[in-house]
Parts: sequence; C-alpha cells; structure tokens
Amino acid sequence: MKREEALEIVKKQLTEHRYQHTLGVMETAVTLARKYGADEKRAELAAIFHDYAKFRDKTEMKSIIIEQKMDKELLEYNGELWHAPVGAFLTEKEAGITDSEVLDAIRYHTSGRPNMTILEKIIYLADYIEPGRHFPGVEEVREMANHDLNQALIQAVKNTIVFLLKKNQRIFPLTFLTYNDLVKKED
Ligand code: DGI
Ligand code: FE
Ligand code: FE
Ligand code: FE
Repeated sequence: MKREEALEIVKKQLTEHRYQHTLGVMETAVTLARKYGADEKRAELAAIFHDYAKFRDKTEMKSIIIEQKMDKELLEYNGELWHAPVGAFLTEKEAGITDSEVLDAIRYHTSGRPNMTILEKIIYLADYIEPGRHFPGVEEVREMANHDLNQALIQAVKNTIVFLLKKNQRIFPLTFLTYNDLVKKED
C-alpha cells in the first residue's frame, strides 16, 4: 500500500494531534530503519498504522480481545494497552495489510516482547522519541538512538516502567519480560 493511501485511512480514525504524532513516528521510523538496516517501507507502514485503534470504543476492543482469543490477561490491565493488539487485528481486517512483520510491530508497540525484531524495536522507539514527544528523559533516549538501538530501547522501556510505577499503575507482565530480555542480552 502506498503511503498516501495508508495515511488517508488512518487520518479518519485519529484526532489531529494523534495524526501529527503518527507523522512524527513515520519519519522517525524510516530514519531509524535506514540507519539500522530494517526495511524502510515496512517501517513506514507499521508506523502509519501503529495507533490505528487508539480511539476505538473500549467495549468494542474488549469484544475483539475475547473473540480473537488474544491474551485475556490484557483485560486485567490498563485499557491503554489494548489498542496495540486490537490495532494489528483491525489493520489487517479493515485496511487489508497482511504482512505479519508489519502487524507484529503494531501488535507489540506498547508492551514490546522478548526477542523483538529490528522492525519491532524501531516502531517502539520511534513512538517514544518522535519529535512531538516532550517528556523528561526523551532527549537522552533520542541521543542514544543515534548510536545504539538496543541501549536506547532499554532506556525507553525502563523510563516507561518507572513512569507507570510513579503513577501507581500496574505493569503488564509482557512489559517486564521485554525489559528483562533486553537487559539479559547486554550481559
Ligand atoms: O499510544 P501512544 O500514546 O503513542 O503510546 P503507547 O502505545 O506506547 O502507550 C500507550 C500507554 O500505555 C501509555 O500511557 C503507557 C501505557 N503503558 C505501556 N505499558 C504499560 C502501560 N500501562 C500499564 N498499565 N502497564 C504497562 O505495562
Ligand atoms: Fe500506541
Ligand atoms: Fe503512538
Ligand atoms: Fe550523538
């Protein structure tokens, strides 16, 4: 699918602010893909669709998680986690994207997972550091992303966990598994 067509599809699903975020993720993901040797077209497509389901009704997302036999544990955790796996499902169903690497990058963009592909890492990181993001620590991760994809990713996952802990939010187990897996590989 061409970039313009993909953007047209997601624009209808998003607020203007979220659409601008998506454009930022797209540009950042393509830059990272070029730098770290991932497929630039896949990075572009995954970035465009990564938040496709962000504003879906929570009841609809819950039904999809159950009907599609996704991890039911998701339902015990913050609903903000749901748009990633539901987004992968709807990107295939509604937009006809069937590339499993692209769909997995969408599916795991919020939690990560152990043994992430380069494409998955790039989408997670691009989502975190795109130019529209302004939160403490983001500049450090941007700088790290210029040198070392894995180090930058560890820092982004770590910051996310600490941010959630400070808000007394529960951490989805897959988020911890992602962190442990990345740190283990640095030993
Ligand atoms: O959709 P975005 O805002 O661009 O970013 P995202 O998909 O990476 O994250 C969405 C939200 O999910 C964000 O507020 C942080 C939250 N989140 C990520 N991992 C976890 C989590 N929330 C909980 N409760 N537990 C997690 O493990
Ligand atoms: Fe997201
Ligand atoms: Fe996002
Ligand atoms: Fe530098």
